[in-house]
Amino acid sequence: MRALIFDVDGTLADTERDGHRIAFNEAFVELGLGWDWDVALYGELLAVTGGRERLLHFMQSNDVDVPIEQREELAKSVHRIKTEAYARLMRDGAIVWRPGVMRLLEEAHARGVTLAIATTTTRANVDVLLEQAPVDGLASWFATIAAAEDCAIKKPDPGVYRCVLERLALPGSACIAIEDSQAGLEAARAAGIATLVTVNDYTSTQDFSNALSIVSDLGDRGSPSRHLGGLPLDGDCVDLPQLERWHARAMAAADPAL
Ligand code: XBP
Ligand code: MG
Repeated sequence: MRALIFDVDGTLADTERDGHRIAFNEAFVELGLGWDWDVALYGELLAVTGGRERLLHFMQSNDVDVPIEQREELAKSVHRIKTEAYARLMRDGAIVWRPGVMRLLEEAHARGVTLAIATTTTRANVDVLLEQAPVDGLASWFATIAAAEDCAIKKPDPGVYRCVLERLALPGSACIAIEDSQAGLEAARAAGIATLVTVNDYTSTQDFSNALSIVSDLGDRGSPSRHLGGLPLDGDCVDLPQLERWHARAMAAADPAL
């Protein structure tokens, strides 16, 4: 196992409900659109990956009062304002990192395991999140960060993972991906990467039967991870030796996706 590839939204931090959703709503107010995405509706809209794509889907499925030929342009404007609002929210400390994420990043960094990011979110959102991390210079720990701008087609398409593998010059079989959603899992698996899933409130009922293992979160001292499926968790936390053992099991199983 040479590299760990992290998803961002829902995996590094619970950014969707209290970050992206609020930012979309702020943009709707600023543009006087009269739209409001509550927690439940946003959960449904998350089936469409990519904020701009999500906006277009919302306009189409709700038959909003915007001429079809103006929708692309409006989605771009909303998305630009939303991205600025999201950065402000992050800087105001709206989001905390998920349990065990910093612990595992520190462990991998100390042991020289390559770290990378594969996300469908806008690059600016990744940068501002990493700036808010509890350690300085966290962005420099990642050998590569591939975001929305690096891949035209969003997850579940494997493009963003293939982009990361190409930049790392590694085969998928040398990596483990950490994801929170079915779309993310499908993307990583289609790129030949064994994948650990850490679920969250928006994704816990999705189909993760293709995952290496499924856990509530990575776990931390005093707040153990709960095992939900796939290969068993040996202790309270997902640490590097655990990932190495899972990876070895996946290799031994000669999984056709690897
Ligand atoms: C999650 C997404 C993104 C975010 C919003 O990406 O699908 O669209 O919800 O960000 P991932 P943008 O889980 O791969 O990190 O508005 O910038 O698209
Ligand atoms: Mg995600």
